[in-house]
Amino acid sequence: MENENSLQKEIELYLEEEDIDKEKIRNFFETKIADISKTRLYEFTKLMAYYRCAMMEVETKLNVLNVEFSLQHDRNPINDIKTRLKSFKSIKEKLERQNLPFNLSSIESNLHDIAGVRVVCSFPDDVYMLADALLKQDDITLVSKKDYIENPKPNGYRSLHMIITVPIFLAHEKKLMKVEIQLRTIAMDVWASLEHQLRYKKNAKFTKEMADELLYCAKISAELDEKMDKLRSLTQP
Ligand code: 0O2
Repeated sequence: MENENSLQKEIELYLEEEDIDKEKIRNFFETKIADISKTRLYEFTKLMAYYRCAMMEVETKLNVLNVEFSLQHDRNPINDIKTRLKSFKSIKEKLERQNLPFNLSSIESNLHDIAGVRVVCSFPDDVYMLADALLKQDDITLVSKKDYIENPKPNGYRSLHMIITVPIFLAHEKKLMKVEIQLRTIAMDVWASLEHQLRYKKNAKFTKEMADELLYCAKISAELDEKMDKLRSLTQP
């Protein structure tokens, strides 16, 4: 921004002069502006790469826990891990919605879900076991936690959300990056995926009846999780 303001001042000074070769000056400034854009794009891409690395760190940690648990208990607590990096468009829209500036430091300090890891677990107990095991690791710091399993959202949404920081080790520095982790069971994941599809379906109305039906489905899905957890405990030696 500072660069752009000083550039603007330079342009104004140049244009005040008489006998100027406007074409030459225009070319000069166009190149300068292109350089600024290139630098900004590079810095943005670099930040996104850091978030990608942080996601990879978290994914590896979860895979290690999965392997260790499966060796001890002869079953996998993790059914699936999905990672996603927030798109440029979503980042811009989210900052705009909150009237926040769109620059790198604003992205880093205001958005906590640039890097997202979704962990689909077999049973509800696995959600908490994995969350605890991850938070016990000495390089992980918990920033915030929302337990929508204990306290589901009014629409029925259930999941355990955590924002954590994890270090990434670069050639010359260590950076702490934020990652949003959503942990949920298979039943919770099915519900959330279908609810998202129905709610955001283009050219279709999301009615009160549909919301009520979905809430009912969330209740059934919670019952299913409870029953499955009971069955699992019966199979434990
Ligand atoms: P995407 O594309 O999945 O990232 P925040 O976004 O963190 O500033 P909030 O409301 O505090 O705002 O976040 P919260 O409650 O932790 O939920 C954020 C994410 O959880 C959402 O991300 C969804 O992925 C998921 N989520 C939350 N509520 C619902 C819900 O009712 N239904 C479904 N299907 N998913 C939900 P984004 O940014 O919406 O999208």
